[in-house]
Amino acid sequence: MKYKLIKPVNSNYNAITQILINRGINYNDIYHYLHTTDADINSPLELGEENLKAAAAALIQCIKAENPALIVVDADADGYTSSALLINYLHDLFPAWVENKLDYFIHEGKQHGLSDCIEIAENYALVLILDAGSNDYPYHEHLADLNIPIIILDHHEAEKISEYAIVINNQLSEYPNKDFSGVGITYQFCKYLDSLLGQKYADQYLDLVALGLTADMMSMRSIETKHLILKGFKQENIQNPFIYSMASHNSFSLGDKITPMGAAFYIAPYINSMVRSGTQEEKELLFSSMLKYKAFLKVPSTKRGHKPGDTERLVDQAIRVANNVKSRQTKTQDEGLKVLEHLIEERHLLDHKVLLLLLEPGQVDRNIAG
Ligand SMILES: [Mn+2]
Repeated sequence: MKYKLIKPVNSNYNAITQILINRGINYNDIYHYLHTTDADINSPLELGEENLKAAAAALIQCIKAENPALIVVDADADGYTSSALLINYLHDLFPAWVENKLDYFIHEGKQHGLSDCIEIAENYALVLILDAGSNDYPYHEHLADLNIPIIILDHHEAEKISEYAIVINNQLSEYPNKDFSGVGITYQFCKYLDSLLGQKYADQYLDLVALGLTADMMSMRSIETKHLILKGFKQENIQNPFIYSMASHNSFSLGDKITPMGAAFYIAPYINSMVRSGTQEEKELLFSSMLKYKAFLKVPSTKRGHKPGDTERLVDQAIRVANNVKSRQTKTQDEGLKVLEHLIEERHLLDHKVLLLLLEPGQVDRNIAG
């Protein structure tokens, strides 16, 4: 076997030190890296106090007036965890408003932001876009013309800060951690609301933070990100109904503890396959299972062999459906791969370094192509 060392082995280092140095951690930072604390979580104010204030004011005003608001749920695991975190958090504070006035929009395909829901958004007094939306400039202006404020909690790079939306974004502010995803920004926004309201609800959602950061593949070299991922996956912080049930259901693969690797292989892919291959109804079901006030509702059973009138917990149904969708996706993926392998063999393409295959529509399921 041929291999090349990233760096020469230093006999003064133990294995952990050598590995961390190879991964780009400075020797002097290793002790700190291995012993992170809550002091490594940045202050939400680093995201920009003006914008945080404006966002909190717009949100509180909407709730006080009992006006309707819309959350746009981004189409991946970071987007789902971001939106679930905010809805759960607000439900702790304002349950009646959340249950009656707060709607969420789940994209049908892989769209982001307002492109497929701008007309729906016009019916609300406030629109929140999580894990997306920073550069939807024309849509911001359109809603601003209608006097509808927009709050964006995002981590994607954008050309500029929109003049027509309240943008909270670590890439567009002085926030020191750039390896932070939508759910991290949402968590920080809730921490800020906690500080305004004298509450401590945000820290109940650390498992969602850990899952979103992991699924979005944020670098563990960031001390804040690493701290929140390890803290969020601690046994005592596994509280979200979806994550808790996934962990028990997949305990054979995950072991008795969720590790970042375990979450990346045995939890996040179930959300992503659902987003890609699930029906609209199935996606709604999965997202609902992340909401504390919906997850334990009794719903009509869809279990094989169920009798009329049988019920089950929403979260149990969601986990079963997520498993089915995942196997369905793996099957289509395998079938698609067979089609490609056949084409490659038939056309003797293996001598090329890069292969680009032009497919007829329908030759490979469109949800797995690309
Ligand atoms: Mn994201």
